[in-house]
Amino acid sequence: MAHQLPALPYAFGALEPHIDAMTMEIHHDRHHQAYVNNLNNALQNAPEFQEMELESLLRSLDRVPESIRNAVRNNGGGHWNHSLFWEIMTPGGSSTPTGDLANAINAAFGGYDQFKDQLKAKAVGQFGSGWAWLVAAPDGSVSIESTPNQDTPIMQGRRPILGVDVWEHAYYLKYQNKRPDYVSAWFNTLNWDVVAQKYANR
Ligand code: MN3
Repeated sequence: MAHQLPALPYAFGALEPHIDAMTMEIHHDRHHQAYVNNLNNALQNAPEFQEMELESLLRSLDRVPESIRNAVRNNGGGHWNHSLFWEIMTPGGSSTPTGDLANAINAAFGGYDQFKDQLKAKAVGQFGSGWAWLVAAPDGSVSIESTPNQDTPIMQGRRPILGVDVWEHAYYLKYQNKRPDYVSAWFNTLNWDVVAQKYANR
C-alpha cells in the first residue's frame, strides 16, 4: 500500500495570525504531498520495502538499496516530520504542558519559559534547512536536538514528540528572513494535549 498524505486536521487559516493560510496550504498540499509522491516513486524500485511501516523504514535505511537510499531518507523523513508537525499544532488545545510532561520539562530545563528559550535557540541556530525537536527518552527524560534537511531522530531510534520546521517554506511568505519571529509565533499554535499523549506513548 502506498504512503498517503494525511489530511490536515483543521482549516488552512486556522492557525492565523501565527501561521498564514497560504503558507499552510502550500506547505501541506504541495511540499508534504511531494515528499509522499517522491517516497512512493522511490519505493517502486524496492518492492520488499513498500509494505514496511514508515518508522520501521526510517530505522532501516542501511538496508535500503543504495540507489534509492537518499530519496527514501529525504522524502520518508519529510513525510514523517510533517505528519507530526500538523498534529502538534491546533487552533485550540492546552497552551502549556501539564502533568508528567510538565514535570519532565521542568526537570530538564528549569521551567517552561526556559524550555521555550532553548528550543527557539536551537531552531534559530540550525544552519540552513532543518528541524528542532523535543525528544523523549524511554526513562521519561526529555531533551532538545536539531537535524538538518529532513533527517529525523526517528532514524536513530529516538522519539521526537514535538518538532518545529525551520525550512524557509514554513515561514517565508509571512516572516521573510525573520526566523526568530516565526518560531516565537509558532509556540502559540502548540497543542500540548497531543504532545503529552505522545510523551505518554513514548
Ligand atoms: Mn516543511
